[in-house]
Amino acid sequence: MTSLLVIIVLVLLAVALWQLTKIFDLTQVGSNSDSSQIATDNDNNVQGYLMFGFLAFIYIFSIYGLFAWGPLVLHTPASEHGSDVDNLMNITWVLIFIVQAITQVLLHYFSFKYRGKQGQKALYFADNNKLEAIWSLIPAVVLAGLILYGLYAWTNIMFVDEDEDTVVIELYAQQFKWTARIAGEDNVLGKANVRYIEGVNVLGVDLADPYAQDDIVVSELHIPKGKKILFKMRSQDVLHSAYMPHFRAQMNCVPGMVTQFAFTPVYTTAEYRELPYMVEKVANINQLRAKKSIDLVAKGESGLDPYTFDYLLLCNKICGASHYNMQMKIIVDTPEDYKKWLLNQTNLITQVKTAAAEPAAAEATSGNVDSTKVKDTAAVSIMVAK
Ligand SMILES: [Cu+2]
Repeated sequence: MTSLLVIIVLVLLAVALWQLTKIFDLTQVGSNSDSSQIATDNDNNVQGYLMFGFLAFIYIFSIYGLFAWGPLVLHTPASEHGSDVDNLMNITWVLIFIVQAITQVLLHYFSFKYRGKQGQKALYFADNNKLEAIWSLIPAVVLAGLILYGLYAWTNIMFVDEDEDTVVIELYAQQFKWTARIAGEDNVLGKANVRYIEGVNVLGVDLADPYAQDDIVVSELHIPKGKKILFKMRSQDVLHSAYMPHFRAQMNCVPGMVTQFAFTPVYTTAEYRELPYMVEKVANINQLRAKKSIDLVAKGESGLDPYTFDYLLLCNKICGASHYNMQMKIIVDTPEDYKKWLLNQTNLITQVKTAAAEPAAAEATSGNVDSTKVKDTAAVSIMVAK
């Protein structure tokens, strides 16, 4: 409401100013002011110096931005291929910076130098083949180099050898959460279809598929360090995008198809937390949180907990109202810890069986058996038996 009022006030102010200038113009009628609409030398000079002013503004703002927001970048990549992505990004930035620095100076300087002067006539200049060749060839060669390097990096990152020893994990996207499925001992994911979604089987895994028997469904994902993880992505509803910024990985999750991305984590969560840059970053965040907590406590609310770093899987496609909160924690363990964690997980089949047994047992003890539910439970047991 307040912002609406502010907008109305601003619009009314603008209208008032516009009316005032009209009144001012009317008072000038008859005086010998220049109303010819043709730029005078004075106008051209003002425009010329404004050009310089704008040039200074974009340079000062760029340099300020580099210092103010430069340290906020992601820093050390946590995956093997991450440095390739960073290199490509850095090369692109440096090129853009050089080209922009040169072209903006030339653009603004020449606009100033050749600003209009009374009585001066512009030179008619049709073309210059040599010049055109230079400014077409240089960008063409530079861009071709950049694109080729990008394609080389992309194929390198995306290529997964069929015989390679990977850990296969499914990432399932839906509005607004992630669920992961580990392929288990056979390292093959069981078939899945949205029609099989029922109860705890939120991913619609085909429980009759032999490959599904050892699949493990989790909402907080652990992965081992130093091993290639092959992620297979699916979506239940709309386009989502699995984004793991610290691993420099992103892939769209498209309803009706399976997409994939593979990477090898190089730091465990514990190791990444100890990196000097991360220690400093977390300390800064916690300083801000402590400050904020003082205000909150003063207002009678509870303070903020200290922040600890964790790898995250985020959604990077605006997929609906709670898109901003669509995330899953990823924990990179040492291979030994990963094995221990895996041993403690219950596979999906067992989860389904337990879930099916629980209501039946509860109903049997209460003596109030709902025939439809018994049928459902029986159906699940048959599927499991298959
Ligand atoms: Cu999403």
